[in-house]
Amino acid sequence: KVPWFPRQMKDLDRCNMLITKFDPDMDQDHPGYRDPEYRKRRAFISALAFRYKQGDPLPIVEYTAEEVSTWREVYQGLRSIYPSLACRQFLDGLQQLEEECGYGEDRIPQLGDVSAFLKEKTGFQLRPVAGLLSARDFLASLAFRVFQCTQYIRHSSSPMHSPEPDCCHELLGHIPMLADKEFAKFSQEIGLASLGASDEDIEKLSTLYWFTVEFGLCKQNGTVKAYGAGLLSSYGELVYALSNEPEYRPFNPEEMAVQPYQDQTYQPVYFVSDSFEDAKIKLRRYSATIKRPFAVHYDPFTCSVEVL
Ligand code: H2B
Ligand code: FE
Repeated sequence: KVPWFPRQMKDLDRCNMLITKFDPDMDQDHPGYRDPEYRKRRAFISALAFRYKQGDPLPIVEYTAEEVSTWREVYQGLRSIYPSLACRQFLDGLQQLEEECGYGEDRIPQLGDVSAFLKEKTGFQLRPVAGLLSARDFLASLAFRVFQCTQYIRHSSSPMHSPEPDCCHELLGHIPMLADKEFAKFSQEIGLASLGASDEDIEKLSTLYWFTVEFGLCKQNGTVKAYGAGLLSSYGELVYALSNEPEYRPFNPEEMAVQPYQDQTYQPVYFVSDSFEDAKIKLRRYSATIKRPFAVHYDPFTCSVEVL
């Protein structure tokens, strides 16, 4: 029996299953666990996402001086190492965001502005989400070129790393890549491959997503560069990943899909593709092997999925 999946963009209102294991109310190791002010703030920002319905204007958050100062620390640190460690597609996207979308160290970009920017570049749009989403729901939204974005920021005591996604992860790690036409197309393809897939295939797809979109490295002009959002939003892990400490393995989707991964701290292993294009081609080929008793087609005029 085929699991339920969204057919129309408004069905994404039902793709809201959160994984709470890393949130500050549940996880005793979360840097905000013992900070009631932080948890109260998180609850306020989460409520904006819970109330959100597809098509509503994106909520505006008035960030506090402390939040902006965390953003500034994250931005300054990462911005200074991007030129030597990030891949070309990322640097191009970030430059456009700085020139056209108000990215910079002085303010946290608003989701509405970023969504309007992306819509013009690649047709992607954002919707707010209260925390880490289940892989199935997260991947399903990509099928509609919708990226689910957290709006809160990490705790001020830990600007270099966050165990869960936060606005630094989404806005700095993911968004510059989603401004790239080819990457956007490829993200939607992963999303479409996930619709109605078995739990086992979702687990494999999300592990692949982990080792590529989140923690991927690729060669460019003979040098290893980062394209994964988990790296590009963590000063600590970005420097570590491109040092000679971790193990590098060649890109191989069949192996990557079943490789156990580390979601508490830095990865012991990274997979390096010969180029950014090579990663896309091989991942596409892998997605095509996922078996389903039907085919799906996305109709961009009605923003809906046709089941064939
Ligand atoms: N949820 C949120 N809010 N942001 C993400 O980047 C994210 C997610 N990534 N859920 C997903 C899981 C990814 O790690 C894969 C598909 O499991
Ligand atoms: Fe992510």
